[in-house]
Amino acid sequence: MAGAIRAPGELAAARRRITEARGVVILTGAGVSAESGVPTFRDRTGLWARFDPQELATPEAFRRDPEGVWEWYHLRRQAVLACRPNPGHLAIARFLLERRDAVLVTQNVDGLHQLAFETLGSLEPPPDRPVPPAPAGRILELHGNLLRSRCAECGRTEDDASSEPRPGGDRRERVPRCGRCGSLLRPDVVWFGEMLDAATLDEAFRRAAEAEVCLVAGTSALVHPAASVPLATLRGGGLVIEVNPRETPLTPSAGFSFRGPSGRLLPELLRGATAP
Ligand code: BV8
Ligand code: ZN
Repeated sequence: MAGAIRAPGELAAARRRITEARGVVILTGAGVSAESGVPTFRDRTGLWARFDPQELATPEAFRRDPEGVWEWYHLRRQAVLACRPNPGHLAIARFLLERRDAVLVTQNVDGLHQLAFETLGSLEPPPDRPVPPAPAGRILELHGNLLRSRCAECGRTEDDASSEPRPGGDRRERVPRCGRCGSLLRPDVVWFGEMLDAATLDEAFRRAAEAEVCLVAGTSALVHPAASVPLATLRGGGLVIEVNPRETPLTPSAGFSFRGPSGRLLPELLRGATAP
């Protein structure tokens, strides 16, 4: 099978390619947060195995039932707030701090990549976990952030995970409202059928086209346009390295495809892969 580990030396060879590369893009998906206890989407026990994305992760669903959508996102927020970065998140954060020519493009909305920078600096991240500022321009969130809310009308965002449904009142009363115009707030994530932020997406593709290596970890590579980011590196003559316990549609195009958990493989791949 193209790309799978052929010999134990493959990890060292892949690490060397990362070390020597001019420009590295890391693309992550929900699998990178799996070892932190955040459910993935399409695994057997994933979110879409238990919930219908058309009922909860589309603008139509929010128009139809804002209370129901908020109840689901509030549950996910509470679950994510109890999670901590795992060794895979920390390895990526260290790598980004050491390699100014590297950027992280994530599909994840759980804020654990940002929190990993906080954790690197201290044993425990702050208890009241607002969305910590990511190092400017180093983390591109393609699908938004679960811990941020956005006004459905005026677009104002609130980096406040506690903008939860107000207690009491009838269900409609419990939907958080914008502090500026009073319209409904929505989770600041990209739903199916919604355009991604154009500037963020353009930057992701620009950096991928320039990169000599695109390291892809923890994604089923099924959701577009995110899944097309590594193809920009390939079109530019670069190398794709994949980390995933299972094959994906990207595996045949990967120069290396390591079968295993990102919490174990990312520290091995990125350790010491600082600039040559
Ligand atoms: C758009 C909301 C323009 C946030 C999500 C037909 C063909 C192709 C595309 C389309 C199509 N029809 C429609 C489309 C476009 C659609 C799309 O791609 N659909 C797919 C599903 C067919 N895309 C869109 O709608 C996007 N917008 O294109 O706008 C447009 C406009 C109108 C009409 C058409 C186009 C918007 C996409 C964003 C959707 N938002 N969620 C939220 O609530 O969270 S989707 C969801 O999927 C998340 O955002 C997630 O980030 C994303 C990708 O999932 P993954 O992260 O890869 O997670 P998954 O569970 O799938 O896989 C986990 C992987 O980890 C697995 O491979 C597993 O093996 C691995 N793993 C497990 N454990 C570990 C591990 N790996 C490493 N270590 C471990 N320990
Ligand atoms: Zn507003």
